Amino acid sequence: MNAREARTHWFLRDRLGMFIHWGLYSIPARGEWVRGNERMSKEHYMTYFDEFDASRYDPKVWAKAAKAAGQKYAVLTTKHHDGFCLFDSKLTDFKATNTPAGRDLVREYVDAFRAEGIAVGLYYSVIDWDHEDYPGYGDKAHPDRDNEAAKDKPIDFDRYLTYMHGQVKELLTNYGQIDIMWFDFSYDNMTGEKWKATELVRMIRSIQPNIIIDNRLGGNIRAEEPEEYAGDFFSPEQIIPPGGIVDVNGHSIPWEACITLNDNWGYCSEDKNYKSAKQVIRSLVECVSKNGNLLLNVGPDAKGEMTCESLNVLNELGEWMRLNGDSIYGCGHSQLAKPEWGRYTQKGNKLYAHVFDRGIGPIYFQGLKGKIKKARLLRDGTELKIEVPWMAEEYSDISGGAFITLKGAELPDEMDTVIELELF
Ligand code: H79
Repeated sequence: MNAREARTHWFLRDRLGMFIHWGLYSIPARGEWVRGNERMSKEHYMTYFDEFDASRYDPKVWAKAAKAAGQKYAVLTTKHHDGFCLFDSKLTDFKATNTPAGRDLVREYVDAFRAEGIAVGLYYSVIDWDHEDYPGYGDKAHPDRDNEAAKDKPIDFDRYLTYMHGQVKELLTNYGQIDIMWFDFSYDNMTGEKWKATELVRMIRSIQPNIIIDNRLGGNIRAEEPEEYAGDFFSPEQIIPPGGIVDVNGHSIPWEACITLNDNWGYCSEDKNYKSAKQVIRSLVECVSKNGNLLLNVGPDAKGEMTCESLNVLNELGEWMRLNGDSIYGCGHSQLAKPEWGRYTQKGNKLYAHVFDRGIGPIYFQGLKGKIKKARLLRDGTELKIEVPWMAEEYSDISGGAFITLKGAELPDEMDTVIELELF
Protein backbone atom coordinates (compact mmCIF):
# COMPACT_ATOMS: atom_id res chain seq x y z
CA MET A 1 0.00 0.00 0.00
CA ASN A 2 1.50 3.35 -0.98
CA ALA A 3 1.26 6.48 1.17
CA ARG A 4 -1.73 7.87 -0.66
CA GLU A 5 -3.61 4.59 -0.42
CA ALA A 6 -2.92 4.48 3.31
CA ARG A 7 -4.07 8.07 3.83
CA THR A 8 -7.25 7.74 1.77
CA HIS A 9 -8.37 4.37 3.12
CA TRP A 10 -10.92 5.81 5.56
CA PHE A 11 -12.10 8.36 3.02
CA LEU A 12 -12.93 5.75 0.39
CA ARG A 13 -14.70 3.63 2.98
CA ASP A 14 -16.85 6.51 4.25
CA ARG A 15 -18.08 7.56 0.81
CA LEU A 16 -20.53 10.32 1.81
CA GLY A 17 -19.74 13.77 3.18
CA MET A 18 -21.39 17.11 3.90
CA PHE A 19 -20.03 20.27 2.27
CA ILE A 20 -21.02 23.56 3.93
CA HIS A 21 -20.75 26.96 2.26
CA TRP A 22 -21.36 29.71 4.74
CA GLY A 23 -20.04 33.23 5.11
CA LEU A 24 -20.84 36.91 4.61
CA TYR A 25 -22.32 36.11 1.18
CA SER A 26 -25.12 34.28 2.97
CA ILE A 27 -26.56 37.70 3.88
CA PRO A 28 -27.20 39.08 0.37
CA ALA A 29 -28.30 35.50 -0.34
CA ARG A 30 -27.40 35.53 -4.02
CA GLY A 31 -24.75 32.81 -3.91
CA GLU A 32 -21.12 32.75 -2.76
CA TRP A 33 -19.85 34.55 -5.88
CA VAL A 34 -22.00 37.62 -5.25
CA ARG A 35 -19.11 40.00 -4.70
CA GLY A 36 -17.30 38.89 -7.85
CA ASN A 37 -20.38 38.52 -10.03
CA GLU A 38 -21.75 41.94 -9.15
CA ARG A 39 -18.34 43.67 -9.03
CA MET A 40 -19.31 44.77 -5.56
CA SER A 41 -17.10 47.33 -3.81
CA LYS A 42 -15.33 46.47 -0.58
CA GLU A 43 -17.25 49.27 1.07
CA HIS A 44 -20.56 47.69 0.12
CA TYR A 45 -19.37 44.22 1.13
CA MET A 46 -18.35 45.58 4.55
CA THR A 47 -22.03 46.30 5.31
CA TYR A 48 -22.44 42.50 5.53
CA PHE A 49 -19.38 42.24 7.76
CA ASP A 50 -20.94 44.83 10.08
CA GLU A 51 -24.17 42.86 10.46
CA PHE A 52 -22.97 39.23 10.40
CA ASP A 53 -24.21 37.95 13.77
CA ALA A 54 -24.52 34.17 13.26
CA SER A 55 -27.32 34.36 15.79
CA ARG A 56 -28.70 30.89 15.08
CA TYR A 57 -25.35 29.28 14.32
CA ASP A 58 -25.25 26.01 16.22
CA PRO A 59 -22.97 23.55 14.45
CA LYS A 60 -24.12 20.83 16.85
CA VAL A 61 -27.41 20.92 14.95
CA TRP A 62 -25.56 20.69 11.61
CA ALA A 63 -23.46 17.82 12.91
CA LYS A 64 -26.56 15.92 14.08
CA ALA A 65 -28.18 16.45 10.67
CA ALA A 66 -25.04 15.17 8.95
CA LYS A 67 -24.83 12.17 11.21
CA ALA A 68 -28.49 11.30 10.72
CA ALA A 69 -28.03 11.62 6.95
CA GLY A 70 -25.23 9.03 7.07
CA GLN A 71 -22.55 11.57 6.24
CA LYS A 72 -19.23 10.48 7.72
CA TYR A 73 -17.14 13.56 7.03
CA ALA A 74 -17.68 17.27 6.52
CA VAL A 75 -15.96 20.21 4.87
CA LEU A 76 -16.63 23.83 5.89
CA THR A 77 -15.63 27.00 4.02
CA THR A 78 -13.21 28.59 6.48
CA LYS A 79 -12.44 31.26 3.85
CA HIS A 80 -14.10 31.52 0.45
CA HIS A 81 -12.99 33.69 -2.50
CA ASP A 82 -14.30 36.81 -0.73
CA GLY A 83 -11.46 36.41 1.78
CA PHE A 84 -13.68 36.53 4.86
CA CYS A 85 -12.45 34.17 7.59
CA LEU A 86 -14.80 32.21 9.82
CA PHE A 87 -11.80 31.57 12.09
CA ASP A 88 -9.84 33.80 14.42
CA SER A 89 -6.81 34.40 12.21
CA LYS A 90 -4.03 36.51 13.67
CA LEU A 91 -3.13 37.59 10.14
CA THR A 92 -6.25 39.59 9.23
CA ASP A 93 -9.00 41.71 10.72
CA PHE A 94 -11.46 40.43 8.14
CA LYS A 95 -12.72 37.62 10.36
CA ALA A 96 -15.76 36.44 12.28
CA THR A 97 -14.32 37.47 15.64
CA ASN A 98 -14.55 41.12 14.53
CA THR A 99 -18.18 40.90 13.38
CA PRO A 100 -21.18 41.00 15.74
CA ALA A 101 -20.85 37.18 15.85
CA GLY A 102 -17.71 37.85 17.88
CA ARG A 103 -16.31 34.33 18.03
CA ASP A 104 -14.27 31.70 16.23
CA LEU A 105 -16.88 29.82 14.23
CA VAL A 106 -14.45 27.23 12.92
CA ARG A 107 -13.61 26.14 16.45
CA GLU A 108 -17.28 25.43 17.18
CA TYR A 109 -17.66 23.56 13.90
CA VAL A 110 -14.64 21.36 14.53
CA ASP A 111 -15.72 20.57 18.09
CA ALA A 112 -19.33 19.82 17.11
CA PHE A 113 -18.56 17.50 14.20
CA ARG A 114 -15.80 15.70 16.02
CA ALA A 115 -18.18 15.10 18.93
CA GLU A 116 -20.50 13.25 16.52
CA GLY A 117 -17.62 11.13 15.23
CA ILE A 118 -17.60 12.89 11.88
CA ALA A 119 -14.24 13.47 10.20
CA VAL A 120 -13.40 17.15 9.87
CA GLY A 121 -12.40 18.93 6.68
CA LEU A 122 -11.50 22.55 6.07
CA TYR A 123 -12.14 24.33 2.77
CA TYR A 124 -9.74 27.17 2.07
CA SER A 125 -9.84 29.36 -1.03
CA VAL A 126 -6.43 30.15 -2.46
CA ILE A 127 -8.21 32.82 -4.49
CA ASP A 128 -8.70 35.93 -2.34
CA TRP A 129 -10.68 38.98 -3.48
CA ASP A 130 -9.96 40.86 -0.28
CA HIS A 131 -6.19 40.70 0.06
CA GLU A 132 -4.45 43.77 -1.33
CA ASP A 133 -1.65 41.67 -2.80
CA TYR A 134 -3.91 39.32 -4.74
CA PRO A 135 -4.11 40.35 -8.42
CA GLY A 136 -7.45 42.06 -9.05
CA TYR A 137 -7.54 44.20 -12.15
CA GLY A 138 -7.80 42.03 -15.27
CA ASP A 139 -8.43 38.81 -13.31
CA LYS A 140 -11.44 37.15 -14.97
CA ALA A 141 -13.54 36.85 -11.86
CA HIS A 142 -12.25 39.43 -9.38
CA PRO A 143 -14.68 42.18 -8.27
CA ASP A 144 -12.05 44.75 -9.35
CA ARG A 145 -11.42 43.14 -12.73
CA ASP A 146 -12.40 46.25 -14.66
CA ASN A 147 -12.01 48.86 -11.97
CA GLU A 148 -9.66 51.44 -13.48
CA ALA A 149 -8.72 52.74 -10.04
CA ALA A 150 -7.19 49.33 -9.24
CA LYS A 151 -5.34 49.15 -12.56
CA ASP A 152 -1.89 50.45 -11.63
CA LYS A 153 -1.90 49.43 -8.00
CA PRO A 154 1.40 47.61 -7.34
CA ILE A 155 1.05 44.26 -5.63
CA ASP A 156 3.52 42.02 -3.86
CA PHE A 157 2.22 38.49 -4.54
CA ASP A 158 4.84 36.96 -2.23
CA ARG A 159 3.25 38.85 0.61
CA TYR A 160 -0.06 37.22 -0.29
CA LEU A 161 1.60 33.79 -0.34
CA THR A 162 3.10 34.39 3.10
CA TYR A 163 -0.38 35.32 4.31
CA MET A 164 -2.03 32.33 2.65
CA HIS A 165 0.56 29.83 3.91
CA GLY A 166 0.33 31.43 7.34
CA GLN A 167 -3.44 30.99 7.47
CA VAL A 168 -3.22 27.37 6.41
CA LYS A 169 -0.69 26.87 9.19
CA GLU A 170 -3.07 28.46 11.70
CA LEU A 171 -5.92 26.22 10.55
CA LEU A 172 -3.82 23.10 10.86
CA THR A 173 -2.20 24.04 14.16
CA ASN A 174 -5.04 25.41 16.25
CA TYR A 175 -7.85 22.87 15.93
CA GLY A 176 -6.33 19.46 16.64
CA GLN A 177 -6.44 16.72 14.04
CA ILE A 178 -7.83 17.84 10.70
CA ASP A 179 -8.77 15.10 8.28
CA ILE A 180 -9.18 16.93 4.97
CA MET A 181 -7.66 20.09 3.51
CA TRP A 182 -9.85 21.18 0.63
CA PHE A 183 -8.25 23.92 -1.50
CA ASP A 184 -10.21 25.86 -4.11
CA PHE A 185 -8.93 26.46 -6.88
CA SER A 186 -6.24 26.83 -9.55
CA TYR A 187 -6.91 28.34 -12.96
CA ASP A 188 -4.93 29.63 -15.93
CA ASN A 189 -1.41 30.46 -14.66
CA MET A 190 -2.60 30.62 -11.05
CA THR A 191 -1.60 27.04 -10.35
CA GLY A 192 1.06 24.79 -8.83
CA GLU A 193 4.25 26.61 -7.86
CA LYS A 194 2.52 29.95 -8.33
CA TRP A 195 1.06 29.06 -4.91
CA LYS A 196 4.47 27.74 -3.74
CA ALA A 197 2.56 24.52 -3.63
CA THR A 198 5.39 22.08 -2.84
CA GLU A 199 6.44 24.16 0.15
CA LEU A 200 2.81 24.49 1.23
CA VAL A 201 2.11 20.77 1.03
CA ARG A 202 5.33 19.91 2.92
CA MET A 203 4.32 22.29 5.68
CA ILE A 204 0.82 20.77 5.80
CA ARG A 205 2.08 17.20 6.03
CA SER A 206 4.64 18.14 8.68
CA ILE A 207 1.83 19.39 10.93
CA GLN A 208 -0.87 16.89 9.96
CA PRO A 209 0.83 13.74 8.65
CA ASN A 210 -2.43 11.88 8.00
CA ILE A 211 -4.39 14.66 6.36
CA ILE A 212 -5.71 14.20 2.83
CA ILE A 213 -5.58 17.07 0.35
CA ASP A 214 -7.68 17.66 -2.78
CA ASN A 215 -6.12 18.17 -6.21
CA ARG A 216 -6.90 21.87 -6.65
CA LEU A 217 -3.45 23.31 -5.99
CA GLY A 218 -2.76 22.13 -9.53
CA GLY A 219 -0.49 19.46 -10.90
CA ASN A 220 -1.65 16.21 -12.43
CA ILE A 221 -2.86 13.66 -9.93
CA ARG A 222 -3.46 11.22 -12.81
CA ALA A 223 0.18 11.20 -13.90
CA GLU A 224 2.52 8.25 -13.49
CA GLU A 225 4.45 10.30 -10.92
CA PRO A 226 2.25 13.17 -9.74
CA GLU A 227 3.78 16.33 -8.34
CA GLU A 228 4.11 16.40 -4.56
CA TYR A 229 1.31 18.97 -4.47
CA ALA A 230 -1.02 17.12 -6.86
CA GLY A 231 -3.08 15.92 -3.92
CA ASP A 232 -4.68 12.73 -2.66
CA PHE A 233 -8.01 12.82 -4.45
CA PHE A 234 -9.56 14.22 -7.60
CA SER A 235 -12.47 16.63 -7.13
CA PRO A 236 -14.93 16.80 -10.02
CA GLU A 237 -17.41 19.64 -9.45
CA GLN A 238 -21.13 19.32 -10.25
CA ILE A 239 -20.47 16.27 -12.37
CA ILE A 240 -20.13 12.54 -11.90
CA PRO A 241 -17.37 11.51 -14.30
CA PRO A 242 -18.76 8.95 -16.78
CA GLY A 243 -15.97 6.43 -16.29
CA GLY A 244 -14.91 7.29 -12.75
CA ILE A 245 -11.37 8.67 -12.44
CA VAL A 246 -8.38 6.61 -13.48
CA ASP A 247 -4.69 7.39 -13.72
CA VAL A 248 -2.68 7.23 -16.95
CA ASN A 249 -2.35 3.46 -16.45
CA GLY A 250 -6.09 2.98 -16.12
CA HIS A 251 -6.04 2.37 -12.35
CA SER A 252 -8.80 3.88 -10.28
CA ILE A 253 -7.67 6.81 -8.14
CA PRO A 254 -9.52 8.34 -5.19
CA TRP A 255 -12.16 10.84 -6.24
CA GLU A 256 -15.06 12.75 -4.79
CA ALA A 257 -17.80 14.51 -6.73
CA CYS A 258 -18.85 17.71 -5.00
CA ILE A 259 -22.45 18.48 -5.83
CA THR A 260 -24.70 21.12 -4.37
CA LEU A 261 -28.31 20.46 -3.41
CA ASN A 262 -29.72 23.33 -5.46
CA ASP A 263 -27.93 25.49 -8.06
CA ASN A 264 -25.78 27.53 -5.66
CA TRP A 265 -23.17 26.66 -3.07
CA GLY A 266 -23.75 29.59 -0.75
CA TYR A 267 -27.27 30.44 0.39
CA CYS A 268 -29.46 31.80 -2.40
CA SER A 269 -32.94 32.62 -1.14
CA GLU A 270 -34.56 32.52 -4.58
CA ASP A 271 -33.00 29.25 -5.67
CA LYS A 272 -35.57 26.57 -4.95
CA ASN A 273 -34.24 24.20 -7.55
CA TYR A 274 -33.41 21.45 -5.08
CA LYS A 275 -32.57 17.95 -6.12
CA SER A 276 -34.85 15.27 -4.74
CA ALA A 277 -33.66 12.67 -2.24
CA LYS A 278 -34.14 10.11 -5.00
CA GLN A 279 -31.74 11.99 -7.29
CA VAL A 280 -29.22 12.36 -4.47
CA ILE A 281 -29.39 8.68 -3.50
CA ARG A 282 -29.02 7.54 -7.09
CA SER A 283 -26.10 9.94 -7.58
CA LEU A 284 -24.41 8.56 -4.50
CA VAL A 285 -24.88 5.01 -5.80
CA GLU A 286 -23.55 6.14 -9.18
CA CYS A 287 -20.41 7.51 -7.51
CA VAL A 288 -19.80 4.40 -5.41
CA SER A 289 -20.39 2.16 -8.44
CA LYS A 290 -17.43 3.99 -9.99
CA ASN A 291 -15.24 3.93 -6.86
CA GLY A 292 -16.04 7.54 -5.97
CA ASN A 293 -17.41 9.58 -3.08
CA LEU A 294 -20.17 12.18 -2.89
CA LEU A 295 -19.66 15.46 -1.05
CA LEU A 296 -23.12 16.96 -0.83
CA ASN A 297 -23.33 20.70 -0.31
CA VAL A 298 -25.70 22.76 1.80
CA GLY A 299 -25.75 26.55 2.08
CA PRO A 300 -27.08 27.65 5.47
CA ASP A 301 -28.77 31.07 5.68
CA ALA A 302 -27.30 34.28 7.11
CA LYS A 303 -28.31 33.34 10.63
CA GLY A 304 -26.75 29.89 10.36
CA GLU A 305 -29.72 27.64 9.73
CA MET A 306 -29.96 25.09 6.99
CA THR A 307 -32.98 25.50 4.74
CA CYS A 308 -36.06 23.31 5.25
CA GLU A 309 -35.60 21.95 1.75
CA SER A 310 -32.04 20.85 2.53
CA LEU A 311 -33.03 19.31 5.83
CA ASN A 312 -35.87 17.40 4.18
CA VAL A 313 -33.53 15.90 1.61
CA LEU A 314 -30.98 15.04 4.30
CA ASN A 315 -33.71 13.35 6.35
CA GLU A 316 -34.87 11.19 3.48
CA LEU A 317 -31.29 10.39 2.55
CA GLY A 318 -30.62 9.39 6.15
CA GLU A 319 -33.62 7.08 6.31
CA TRP A 320 -32.46 5.32 3.14
CA MET A 321 -28.85 5.18 4.39
CA ARG A 322 -29.93 3.74 7.72
CA LEU A 323 -31.47 0.76 5.95
CA ASN A 324 -29.15 0.52 2.96
CA GLY A 325 -25.81 1.93 4.13
CA ASP A 326 -24.22 -1.52 3.88
CA SER A 327 -24.38 -1.11 0.10
CA ILE A 328 -22.45 2.20 0.29
CA TYR A 329 -19.86 2.20 3.10
CA GLY A 330 -16.78 0.19 2.24
CA CYS A 331 -18.22 -0.60 -1.17
CA GLY A 332 -16.90 0.14 -4.63
CA HIS A 333 -16.97 -0.82 -8.25
CA SER A 334 -18.03 -4.29 -9.33
CA GLN A 335 -16.37 -6.03 -12.27
CA LEU A 336 -19.81 -7.00 -13.57
CA ALA A 337 -21.17 -4.90 -16.42
CA LYS A 338 -23.69 -2.19 -15.55
CA PRO A 339 -27.07 -3.94 -15.42
CA GLU A 340 -29.98 -2.61 -17.45
CA TRP A 341 -32.14 -2.03 -14.36
CA GLY A 342 -29.70 -0.03 -12.24
CA ARG A 343 -26.23 -0.25 -10.73
CA TYR A 344 -24.00 -2.63 -8.82
CA THR A 345 -21.79 -1.86 -5.85
CA GLN A 346 -19.63 -4.51 -4.23
CA LYS A 347 -17.72 -5.30 -1.07
CA GLY A 348 -15.88 -8.65 -1.19
CA ASN A 349 -18.37 -11.44 -1.85
CA LYS A 350 -21.35 -9.16 -1.15
CA LEU A 351 -22.78 -7.79 -4.35
CA TYR A 352 -25.38 -5.05 -4.03
CA ALA A 353 -27.94 -4.74 -6.80
CA HIS A 354 -29.43 -1.25 -6.85
CA VAL A 355 -32.70 -1.60 -8.69
CA PHE A 356 -33.66 1.78 -10.14
CA ASP A 357 -36.01 0.61 -12.87
CA ARG A 358 -37.73 -2.62 -12.38
CA GLY A 359 -40.58 -2.68 -14.83
CA ILE A 360 -42.59 -5.88 -14.44
CA GLY A 361 -41.39 -9.41 -14.00
CA PRO A 362 -38.32 -10.91 -12.42
CA ILE A 363 -34.94 -9.23 -12.28
CA TYR A 364 -32.25 -10.77 -14.40
CA PHE A 365 -28.63 -11.04 -13.31
CA GLN A 366 -26.38 -11.62 -16.27
CA GLY A 367 -23.52 -14.00 -15.59
CA LEU A 368 -24.58 -15.02 -12.09
CA LYS A 369 -26.19 -18.41 -12.71
CA GLY A 370 -25.12 -20.75 -9.92
CA LYS A 371 -23.03 -18.05 -8.30
CA ILE A 372 -25.54 -16.66 -5.83
CA LYS A 373 -25.54 -18.32 -2.44
CA LYS A 374 -28.20 -16.13 -0.91
CA ALA A 375 -30.30 -13.15 -1.98
CA ARG A 376 -32.16 -10.80 0.34
CA LEU A 377 -33.73 -7.39 0.41
CA LEU A 378 -31.21 -5.21 2.14
CA ARG A 379 -33.76 -2.93 3.77
CA ASP A 380 -35.42 -5.62 5.89
CA GLY A 381 -33.54 -8.88 5.35
CA THR A 382 -36.38 -10.62 3.49
CA GLU A 383 -35.13 -13.70 1.69
CA LEU A 384 -35.57 -13.60 -2.08
CA LYS A 385 -35.91 -16.69 -4.22
CA ILE A 386 -33.77 -17.41 -7.21
CA GLU A 387 -36.02 -19.15 -9.70
CA VAL A 388 -36.32 -19.62 -13.40
CA PRO A 389 -39.62 -18.11 -14.57
CA TRP A 390 -42.11 -20.27 -16.46
CA MET A 391 -40.98 -20.87 -20.05
CA ALA A 392 -38.06 -18.46 -19.67
CA GLU A 393 -35.74 -20.68 -21.68
CA GLU A 394 -38.07 -20.55 -24.63
CA TYR A 395 -38.24 -16.82 -25.13
CA SER A 396 -34.86 -15.53 -24.10
CA ASP A 397 -31.26 -16.54 -23.96
CA ILE A 398 -30.64 -16.85 -20.28
CA SER A 399 -27.49 -18.86 -20.41
CA GLY A 400 -25.24 -17.88 -17.57
CA GLY A 401 -27.81 -15.63 -15.90
CA ALA A 402 -30.01 -15.88 -12.81
CA PHE A 403 -33.51 -14.59 -12.13
CA ILE A 404 -34.89 -13.23 -8.91
CA THR A 405 -38.63 -12.83 -8.64
CA LEU A 406 -39.96 -10.06 -6.47
CA LYS A 407 -43.42 -10.41 -4.95
CA GLY A 408 -45.83 -7.51 -4.58
CA ALA A 409 -44.71 -6.63 -1.09
CA GLU A 410 -41.13 -6.54 -2.30
CA LEU A 411 -41.75 -3.89 -4.92
CA PRO A 412 -38.99 -1.32 -5.11
CA ASP A 413 -39.12 1.67 -2.89
CA GLU A 414 -39.21 4.86 -4.84
CA MET A 415 -35.53 5.67 -4.32
CA ASP A 416 -33.58 2.52 -4.96
CA THR A 417 -34.37 -1.01 -3.84
CA VAL A 418 -31.18 -2.78 -2.87
CA ILE A 419 -30.84 -6.54 -3.16
CA GLU A 420 -27.92 -8.02 -1.29
CA LEU A 421 -26.44 -10.99 -3.10
CA GLU A 422 -24.06 -13.22 -1.23
CA LEU A 423 -21.83 -14.79 -3.84
CA PHE A 424 -20.15 -18.19 -3.59
O1 H79 B 1 -16.96 26.90 -3.70
C1 H79 B 1 -17.70 26.47 -4.81
C2 H79 B 1 -17.60 27.41 -5.95
O2 H79 B 1 -17.80 28.76 -5.54
C3 H79 B 1 -16.17 27.18 -6.42
N1 H79 B 1 -15.94 25.78 -6.13
C4 H79 B 1 -17.09 25.26 -5.44
C5 H79 B 1 -16.72 24.16 -4.50
C6 H79 B 1 -16.04 27.51 -7.83
N2 H79 B 1 -16.41 28.63 -8.27
N3 H79 B 1 -16.22 28.69 -9.54
N4 H79 B 1 -15.71 27.60 -9.94
C7 H79 B 1 -15.57 26.81 -8.91
C8 H79 B 1 -15.38 27.39 -11.32
C9 H79 B 1 -15.43 28.74 -11.96
C10 H79 B 1 -14.68 29.02 -13.01
C11 H79 B 1 -14.76 30.32 -13.68
FE1 H79 B 1 -13.19 31.44 -14.14
C12 H79 B 1 -14.92 31.56 -13.11
C13 H79 B 1 -14.72 30.45 -15.07
C14 H79 B 1 -14.75 31.86 -15.35
C15 H79 B 1 -14.90 32.53 -14.12
C16 H79 B 1 -11.67 31.74 -12.86
C17 H79 B 1 -11.57 32.66 -13.85
C18 H79 B 1 -11.56 30.48 -13.47
C19 H79 B 1 -11.44 30.68 -14.80
C20 H79 B 1 -11.43 32.02 -15.03
